[in-house]
Amino acid sequence: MNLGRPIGLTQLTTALEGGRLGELLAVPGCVRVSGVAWNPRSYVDALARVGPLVPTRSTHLNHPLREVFVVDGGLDVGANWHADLVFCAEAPRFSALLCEAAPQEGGETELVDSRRCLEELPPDLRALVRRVEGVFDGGLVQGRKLRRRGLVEEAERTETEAPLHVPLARVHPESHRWGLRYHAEYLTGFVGLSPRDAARLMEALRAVVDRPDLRYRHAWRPGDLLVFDNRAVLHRRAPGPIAGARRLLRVMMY
Ligand SMILES: O=C(O)CCC(=O)C(=O)O
Ligand SMILES: [Fe+2]
Repeated sequence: MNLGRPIGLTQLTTALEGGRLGELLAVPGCVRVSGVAWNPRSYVDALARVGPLVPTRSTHLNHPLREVFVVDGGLDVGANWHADLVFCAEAPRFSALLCEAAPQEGGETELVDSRRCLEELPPDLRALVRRVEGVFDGGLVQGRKLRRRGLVEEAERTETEAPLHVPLARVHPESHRWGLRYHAEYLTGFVGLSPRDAARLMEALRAVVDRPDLRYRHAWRPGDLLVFDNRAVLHRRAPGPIAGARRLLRVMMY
């Protein structure tokens, strides 16, 4: 399988410097490099050559560099299949994870190629995915979280900002294959579908992105770097217990 293809650091830096990261990732969707000796500053500087970096939001100021978000596995961040920030009008094109500390057991990162997932859907649903808009509703998701924690009675919306309506799939510019804009939590519905069609589509998407035979599972070692195209692949932290410290530095690029 191409997903998670191992490459050397020189090959990656050559692509970054030549503005060809999209080309490098067009087929595999995600590449991995091992033994990377970058410090956070050199990491950020190398990836900033691709495009503007996404600053972390005020609630997530957990690293002195604003472009770095520390992922440890203790939060519910990344526990469900998703592409990063697809509930924002402009989602990043690329994401990267650099491992500072790896657990002895568990805490792998899993990836799936959403272009492949789409090809695996039955033809009628594939056609539907290509024309329907998804509803990404951050306010509703926050409301559901408060409801689960017993803080509100109803899973009502917590924010006044309108839900985002965006095409659920689009043609990936480098590979010319359709990719999914998907987030298992934040995709809350579809524009204009009957409840029955919406439920069927939601279930089919949930099932296809979770197919074990389509995924790449990365067991971390310090110095491992994953760089992926956020428009082509989905990812999550593998479910299950984690033994030992886990520290990944995430950087995202517009
Ligand atoms: O913890 C992981 O493996 C994934 C984290 C993630 O998806 C994120 O921080 O966006
Ligand atoms: Fe993520």
